[in-house]
Amino acid sequence: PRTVYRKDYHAPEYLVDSTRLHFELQPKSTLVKSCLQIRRNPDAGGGLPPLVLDGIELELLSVSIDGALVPASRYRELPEGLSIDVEKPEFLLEIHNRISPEDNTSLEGLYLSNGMYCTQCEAEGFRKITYYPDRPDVMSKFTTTIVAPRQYPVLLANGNEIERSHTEDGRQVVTWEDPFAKPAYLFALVAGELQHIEDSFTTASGREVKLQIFTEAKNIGKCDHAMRSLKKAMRWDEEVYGREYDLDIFMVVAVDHFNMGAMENKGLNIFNSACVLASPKTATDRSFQTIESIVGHEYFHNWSGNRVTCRDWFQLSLKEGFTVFRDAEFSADMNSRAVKRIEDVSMLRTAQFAEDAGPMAHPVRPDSYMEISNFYTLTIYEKGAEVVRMIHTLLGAEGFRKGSDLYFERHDGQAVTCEDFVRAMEDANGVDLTRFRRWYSQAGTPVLDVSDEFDARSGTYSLTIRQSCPPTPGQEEKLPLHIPVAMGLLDSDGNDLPLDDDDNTQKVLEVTEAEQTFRFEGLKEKPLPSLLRGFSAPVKVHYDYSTEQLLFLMRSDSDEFNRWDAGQRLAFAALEQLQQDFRAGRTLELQPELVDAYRSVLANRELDQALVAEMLALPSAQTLAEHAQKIDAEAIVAARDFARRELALALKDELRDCYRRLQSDKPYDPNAADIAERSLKNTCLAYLSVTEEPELLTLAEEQFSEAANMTDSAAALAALTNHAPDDIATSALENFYRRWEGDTQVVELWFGVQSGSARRGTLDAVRELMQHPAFELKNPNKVRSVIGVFANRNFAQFHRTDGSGFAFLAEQVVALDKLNPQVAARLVTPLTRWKKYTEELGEKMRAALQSVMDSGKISRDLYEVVSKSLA
Ligand code: DPP
Ligand code: ZN
Repeated sequence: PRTVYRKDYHAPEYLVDSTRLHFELQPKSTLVKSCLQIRRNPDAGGGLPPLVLDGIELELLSVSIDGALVPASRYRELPEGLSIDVEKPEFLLEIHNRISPEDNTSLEGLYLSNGMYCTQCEAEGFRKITYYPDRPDVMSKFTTTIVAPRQYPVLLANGNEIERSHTEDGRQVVTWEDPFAKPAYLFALVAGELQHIEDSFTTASGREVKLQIFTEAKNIGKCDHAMRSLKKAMRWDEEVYGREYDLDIFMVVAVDHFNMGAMENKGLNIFNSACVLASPKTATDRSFQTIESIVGHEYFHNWSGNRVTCRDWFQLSLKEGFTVFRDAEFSADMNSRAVKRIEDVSMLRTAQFAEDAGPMAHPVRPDSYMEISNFYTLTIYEKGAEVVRMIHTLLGAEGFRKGSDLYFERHDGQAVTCEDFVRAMEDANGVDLTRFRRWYSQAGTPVLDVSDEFDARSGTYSLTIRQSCPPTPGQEEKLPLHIPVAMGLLDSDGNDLPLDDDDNTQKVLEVTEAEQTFRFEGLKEKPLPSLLRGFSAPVKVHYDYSTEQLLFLMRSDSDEFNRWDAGQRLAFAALEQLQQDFRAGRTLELQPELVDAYRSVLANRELDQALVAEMLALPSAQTLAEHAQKIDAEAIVAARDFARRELALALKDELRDCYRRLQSDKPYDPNAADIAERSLKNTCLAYLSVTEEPELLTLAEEQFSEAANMTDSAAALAALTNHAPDDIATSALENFYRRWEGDTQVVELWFGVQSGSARRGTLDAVRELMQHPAFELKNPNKVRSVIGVFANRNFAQFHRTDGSGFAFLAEQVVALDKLNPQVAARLVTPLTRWKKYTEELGEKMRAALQSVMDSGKISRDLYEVVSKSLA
């Protein structure tokens, strides 16, 4: 397959001033007629080169220009497109083609999901609908007419409905017009037998916007939370960014078959059902929060993505990094800020850091790709959001707002680059971000080595920070970055020391050199540094904290994130020791200090209870793996299981008391305080069940039978599945299924609990689940909840020493690739890290990966990931 390079960008040869689409929907043979008003791009050079359009798997029927059929001698069908000879600089092009939505299992383009027609065009799905210059810098005004039989009463597209009629044979005809020019990737169409809920929102300037959420009838009771979230997001974007919504109607549609979480199509967002549908009885707190953040994310794209879009796909983080930053701040404002930050950083540190250290490592603005779908990554999204967050930290909230105002004003209606974003931030603030730009071009996770010194005579404390960054594929040498390090200094009573004449107790050190020393004067004693507060940069910090100092920070740091982080460092060190002891065949013993620290965290009623729950969680196996030089999966599992069980046994009484204290029969509400209490309660329950003591497992059984909400029910089910005797676990799973078999989202949760189970027989169970009537290889959510959970979240069973977990994954990836390349290429990720594993296990992983390569013809998506990983 061909590699596309960022440096090869050139402006489009032709522009499309307007796009009129006409669809006659039929499952096997949908007729698409497209009328494009084409114009030679004055910025692209002279002459009239052929017009080259993208198109994949299309049946071409006819081509006309200005109303006259073009003879076949004047156009050529290409492997992935169409080239048409051009005789004048402006003309009306009409193309007719057919597609088969029913056979489209890639879920890109137009496809059917449970009988409903829907589309997914980002990044390059529109070319599976009709021939088009399918690139984001070609922006056009779209008008869409849909003709469909009566059984599809709801016919939707972008913009406003402008016309509705019937054909002579009784089919419905509806026309939509979107007044905003947009790239084809934001096009959407939906047709189905759908119900909807409706509400309205009055914008700051007093315009009424109609809000509608569409779903199959059986799910109509699950839309309220998304509607509330949408209204909160609309208000928040007005208040924090001064951005109003711009159309008279905003629609959201829930779809069961969807490759991603959701899609920000102009005025018509399409959502994966799992990311929009929720009710107290059927959805966990986590999914309530996920829905709020994704609804926010897609809504925020209306400005950061739609009004101002990307010039090319190398700039993807321009819209995704910025929009993730926006949604994270929205969630932080709606819920617990510290806990939101901890969750995001945990994900970044495990999965994104692993990506940065693996064969697919790439900068936030990549230089090349074979298949753009493979670059919807944690680096583009999450690290990209951290880069935007750093700009926010450097400029302050006000400066950042000036920058975003200028960016939106300057580039409204344009397709632009990451560079344009940074320049707007610079221009609005009169600052120079030259060195900061390296965050966009340099891959890999930087490391800060910090040392300090105190001169008692002069009262001077010096912090020396050395930065480095390991090599990544194609980038051997790294240059110093501009890194904001938020920090504070604690005195021996745990108070923050003033750091400047204004008595500020927190400072942002701007690290720009390979090595730099920062001095603080007038101190009476050597302070303890609290570094990288709030995780102010996506880096690893090494400072040689003693156990005592970490315990002290856990108790005293005024930065909640760093309190949590100190606990993580402490637990991390203890788990490292246990791994070493395990490998050396020594008896395992848990540091008593760790037990004491957890005991006092558990007793702390002043802290946000959700933070307490986070602080009680040991670093995940994936986190331990990311830190390891060579991953010894067996040692990681042994160390972590041992520590968890020791903690549970030592703190049994306190855990049970805390559990009891938090039991409540309040009616369910997903507010931050209640979520916090459930989170801590269920953390206690999970620990208690680890003891496998019958009396404590009874708590899980009781909770399972009495739970009035899905958060408690699912937590109890997981506890029983992982730790109860076989008969109890089996009967809980059966009961649960019988109760919820009609509910798609709950069945997916039920799949996940089983695939994630630490029980030895889980791989066989997973194979059996794939035979379950509710499993469907064509449905990405099912694939993710069964195979994905097993490979990504069941560290112990996936890494079985016999390599059977790897072989299983390889086999599924090959099967899936024939249906859905995007999802297959993503699913293979765990195997790509084989070089980091101890030799024996690593070799088994490599062999599994090689078997994918040797399986015959594989998709471009999968080929890119597998070939880069084997190289
Ligand atoms: N642009 C989508 C999102 O991240 C993904 N297709 O919201
Ligand atoms: Zn997005």
